[in-house]
Formats: sequence, C-alpha cells, structure tokens
Amino acid sequence: MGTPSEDSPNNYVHICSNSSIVGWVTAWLQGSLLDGFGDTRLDSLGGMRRTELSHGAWVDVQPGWLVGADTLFDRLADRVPWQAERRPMYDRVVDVPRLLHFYDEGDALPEPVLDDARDALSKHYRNELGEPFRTAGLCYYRDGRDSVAWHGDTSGRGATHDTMVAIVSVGAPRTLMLRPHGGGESLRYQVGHGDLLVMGGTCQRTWEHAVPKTRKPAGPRISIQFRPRNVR
Ligand SMILES: O=C(O)CCC(=O)C(=O)O
Repeated sequence: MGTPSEDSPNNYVHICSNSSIVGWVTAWLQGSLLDGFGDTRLDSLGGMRRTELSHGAWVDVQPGWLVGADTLFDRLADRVPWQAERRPMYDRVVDVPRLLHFYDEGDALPEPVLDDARDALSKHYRNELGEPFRTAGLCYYRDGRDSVAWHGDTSGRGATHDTMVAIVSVGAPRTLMLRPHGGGESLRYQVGHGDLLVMGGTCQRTWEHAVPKTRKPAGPRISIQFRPRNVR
C-alpha cells in the first residue's frame, strides 16, 4: 500500500483513540479495499493457464477471477437454502460432509455475478465446448472436516463424452486434488478467494478429483460448479 494521503482511509482510522477500534477498522478497511468495497465482479479470462493431463484431460486455472469473493462468500452463506444431506453408503446411511444446493437449468441463481460468471464461461469456451454451461451446484465446506471424496462427475454424459466442469471458489482456500482414474501421481490446487479452475476434455472419466479433509486450520469455502446439461 502507498503513502497515506490526507483523505486516505489510513489517516481516518488514526483519529480514533481506542487501539482495538483502530485495529478493527484498519483490518476492515484493508479487507474492503482488497475486496473492492463489497463490489463483486469478474476479471477478464485472459490470464487462464492450461495444464494438459494424460488421456486427453486438461485443467485451466485463473487465480482471483472473481473480484469481491469474500463479499460473495458472505452473501451465499446467508442466502442459499443450504441442505444437509444423508446418503446410503454400503449398509449404512451417512451424513454428506458438506452443505449443498443445486440450481438446475432455468433456476434463478442467488447472485447476479453468478449469472455473469456462467455466461462469461459459456462465451469463452463456446467453440471448444459447443454448448453453454447451464447448471450450478454449490457446496459449502464449513471447516476442514468437510470434504468430497475421490470421484469423477460421471452421472450423465461425463461418463461417455468429453465435457467441462468449471469451479469458482469463494472463501478460504482448500486443496482440490486430481489424480488419474485408478491411481497415480496426484496434482494439488489451492482454490479459494475467487479462483477459477476448469476441468475439461476427458477429465471426468479418465481422472478423479477430491477435496480431502484436513486437520490444519481451514476456514469456510463455498464452491460453485458450472456444468453443461446432463453432466452431474
Ligand atoms: O468443491 C469443489 O470444488 C469440488 C466439488 C465437487 O467435486 C463436486 O461437487 O462434485
């Protein structure tokens, strides 16, 4: 940050006498400055970097694509009708270790910037994907105990066709891992604070992805996954 000018927020906070108030206001201002004072918007997709994986799979990454991600995190945490689900696993029914909400094709998304994100991704990948992104699956990882196990998105066309799944992450970073289906060396991506990660090509059927549990302190993260029709 540069030298504070007369009307800068830094000078403003120094007029407060109580040091804890000064600390709190300074932290709030710094967070707000970084976060665009509550504005949420998309950067350009010009910084996207592709990594080719094996078997025709690839991953595109653009750090910090969604500006104001902390504000969006707060809004989604408050406004999305999160569901705690239970699923059968072998001979038991277990809690799904994350909160979920699925916005199907045609459902109104909870924040306009998510419509913008879906449309920008559809435009960017129009030639390669040949169809728009249509659904948005949201996952809320409350802390390091929440997770998603190794899987590919293969309920639907992802089992047989090349496709794309675009993930925008807001809130604290978590590790998203990728490994070839059936095992092999894994890749690790730290995703949070507006990062974009897109899995494409054969990725859903030849690779698996996971967000593992962690014992390290982990703040909450929300993942927004955009998918084309009939990919889940
Ligand atoms: O949290 C993520 O980014 C991954 C979510 C995911 O893999 C899924 O819901 O299928």
